[in-house]
Amino acid sequence: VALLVALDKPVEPGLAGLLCRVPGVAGVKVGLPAALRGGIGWARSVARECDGLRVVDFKLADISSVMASTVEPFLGHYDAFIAHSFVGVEGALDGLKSLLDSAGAKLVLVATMSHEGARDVYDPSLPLVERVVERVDPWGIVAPATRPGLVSRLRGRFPGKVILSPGVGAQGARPGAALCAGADYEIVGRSIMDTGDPVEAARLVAAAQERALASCGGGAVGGG
Ligand code: BMP
Repeated sequence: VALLVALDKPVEPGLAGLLCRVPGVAGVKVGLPAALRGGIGWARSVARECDGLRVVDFKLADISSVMASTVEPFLGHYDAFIAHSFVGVEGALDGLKSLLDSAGAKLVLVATMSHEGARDVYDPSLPLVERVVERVDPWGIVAPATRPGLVSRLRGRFPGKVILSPGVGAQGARPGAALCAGADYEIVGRSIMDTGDPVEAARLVAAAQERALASCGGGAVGGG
């Protein structure tokens, strides 16, 4: 179970439930455009339908009180929350981490991103970002499937952290590329959701991940 389906547009909550029950699908990640259009009530219904890993991805990057009030409506409904790491610890990620810890929720920090422009600032800042990750001690980190070398680097640096990798499908990485490099989950959006049959598309991606893992000798996935 190594596939996280990215919902960046609102879908029928029932469809999210079906996707979560596809073998190989670990859960869903709800993005800002979906939550803004669908609303908090929609996001909570999605969470009720899916009994897998439920992630809110607003890529938080603010002072802690604002990040805290952003996540509050989703606490108790979602399992994990994604924030940017570049905002630093004091007055930002420290407060968010304490709030999530006290609510029994998980924090995921972006280590670097999947698009080309990540080379401008995020990649050169990776040593600084790694220090933030060390200090904040999140449950997971986001690392790009489009650049599996970075996934391997982060896997080596943070053996105990759960790695979530976007960039499979629409952004060009093949299913399994990041898993073979050490990621725990691959995040896939458009190449599943922008098809006529997302459930079947999710099955196909999960099967392709399995084949890739079998050929790279990958073991158990979906850790954490
Ligand atoms: P898609 O498979 O349609 O390219 O979507 C990728 C998903 O992963 C989107 O929800 C996006 O917000 C997220 N993502 C990304 O693409 N790159 C990153 O570096 C970090 C992300 O969270």
